[in-house]
Amino acid sequence: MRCCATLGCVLFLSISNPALADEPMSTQSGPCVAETYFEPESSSGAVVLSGVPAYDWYHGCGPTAAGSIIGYYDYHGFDDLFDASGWAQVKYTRYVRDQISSPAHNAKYDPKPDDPNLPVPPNTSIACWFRTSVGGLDYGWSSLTYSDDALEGYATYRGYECNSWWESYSSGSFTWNDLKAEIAAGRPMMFLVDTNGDGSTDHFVPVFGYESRVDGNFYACYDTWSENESVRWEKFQGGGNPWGVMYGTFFSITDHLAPGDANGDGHVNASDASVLAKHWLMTDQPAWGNGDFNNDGQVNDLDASILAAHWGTGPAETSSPVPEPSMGILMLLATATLSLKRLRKAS
Ligand SMILES: [Ca+2]
Ligand SMILES: [Ca+2]
Ligand SMILES: [Ca+2]
Ligand SMILES: [Ca+2]
Repeated sequence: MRCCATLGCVLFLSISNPALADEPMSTQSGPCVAETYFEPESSSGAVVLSGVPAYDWYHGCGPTAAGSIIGYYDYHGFDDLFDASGWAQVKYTRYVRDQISSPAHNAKYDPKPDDPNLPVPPNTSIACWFRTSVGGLDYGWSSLTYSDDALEGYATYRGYECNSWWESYSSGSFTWNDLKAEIAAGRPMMFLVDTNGDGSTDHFVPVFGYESRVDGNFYACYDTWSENESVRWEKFQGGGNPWGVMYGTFFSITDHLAPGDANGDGHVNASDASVLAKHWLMTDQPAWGNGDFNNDGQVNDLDASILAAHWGTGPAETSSPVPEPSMGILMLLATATLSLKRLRKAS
């Protein structure tokens, strides 16, 4: 891939003090670029999606920007994405921040180097799939390589069928017409931009509107620094310009996954049963991807029965032999029932 050097982050490289993690405003130095803000309603030509939450920068611009997109979908009918529900919650960073970047991810990866004494945390938040601050990356940095994985991995984990990919502006594959089509279809995007205009990427932002003006084409975004809902308008032009567009990440959610499809591969089979078995009786905030299909915060016999009821769902599997469904599921259910009995006896 061509993205080892394409990173987004706070615009400040020397952030190394984890104590500052919750005070992003004091650790970033945004560019002093002339800004134009206006109320979208007052413009006749602007097309702006409503219900996109702006979040306070939280452990990285990548997960924060992706969080705004996930929040938009949560508020627009895909309510299982964030635990927060409805605009009154979704609009506030504090209700969604653990799903933007989990406490375990922060504890392990905020320090530089990564804390070797802590285990690799399970993937539960956007930052986990984004691999924000992981390995050789400074605190808060994310790579374009994982921008699509971040959105797709997280949304799948929360139970949704989705699709994501990125395209570059300079290659000509990502265009103004692409942005217009996405916004017209009600799909916000994530841009990786060159805020200081030096030709290198440095910042991820959620993008949710466009307007053609006499002086050029403009995109609407949040800058990820604060959760006030001010729309920021920047010119749609390439890197080497202030807030120049370098990459666009597309994202769409089509539907809820089939009940029981824990790993989101379109089939309900032994792979999902093994996911369920692995997280059996997990109570530490499990999600769909752990087998909590009824979203009640537990992985138990109720979820096993959902899986059993939908066993075999999905297109015919021709490339690999289908495991004997009755065997796999019966073993799982037997284990499930046994564990449940033991648990009830013990309590
Ligand atoms: Ca929700
Ligand atoms: Ca730059
Ligand atoms: Ca599956
Ligand atoms: Ca459950």
